[in-house]
Amino acid sequence: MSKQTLSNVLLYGILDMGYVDEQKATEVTRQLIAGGAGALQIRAKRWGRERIAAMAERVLPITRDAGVPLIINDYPEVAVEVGADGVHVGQDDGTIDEIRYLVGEDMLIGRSTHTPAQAEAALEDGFDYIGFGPVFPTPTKAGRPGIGMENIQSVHEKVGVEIPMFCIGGIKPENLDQVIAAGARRVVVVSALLQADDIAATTAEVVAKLKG
Ligand code: 3NM
Repeated sequence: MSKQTLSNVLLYGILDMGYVDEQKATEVTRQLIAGGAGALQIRAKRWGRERIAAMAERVLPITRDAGVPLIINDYPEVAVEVGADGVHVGQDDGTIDEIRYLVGEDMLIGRSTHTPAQAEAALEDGFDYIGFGPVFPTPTKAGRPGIGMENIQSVHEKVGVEIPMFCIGGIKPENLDQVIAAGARRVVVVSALLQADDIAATTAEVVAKLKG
């Protein structure tokens, strides 16, 4: 299998197991995809590797069928073990060379970035895409101040035109227009989708705004 691309992905969804009932994970996956999420990540900060791998094995048939890349947060070894499409890592999770060595050439590697300098470094290092945020403070990643919107356009011009750049953190349908006006082209939305009464409809609403 050759490396996938996120170049046509506007909305990247995360199956964050802090919000998703384990029994409903496949249904939530189907709803996010039905609404137009173009990539999906499994994020389970309190889970061990085996439990994450088991969840990935349940979700992969659905994402494969839909042609949606599945990305594993934090665990390159799990991504390899289950045959996922990518791995997402934070600033303290090793160098691109270390992670590329573990996952091979065909897997997407994404990096969380929180400053313009980190975003530029991620591009230079060779990451396949970045998250940039948190735009607003968010309980999903508690304890981090919001970085605001003033740097979105300049980081897009330097980094986002080269590799996909997903603005993340506290983004919801109600503030999305503001984030787009600040220069965001692609976003990650977590709690506002997972806590919506109608996940597919809310996802579709976000995608429609991003399409403009
Ligand atoms: N990473 P919500 S912010 C997982 O800034 C994550 O790197 C962030 O969730 C970063 O849409 C964040 O619920 C949480 O705010 C996003």
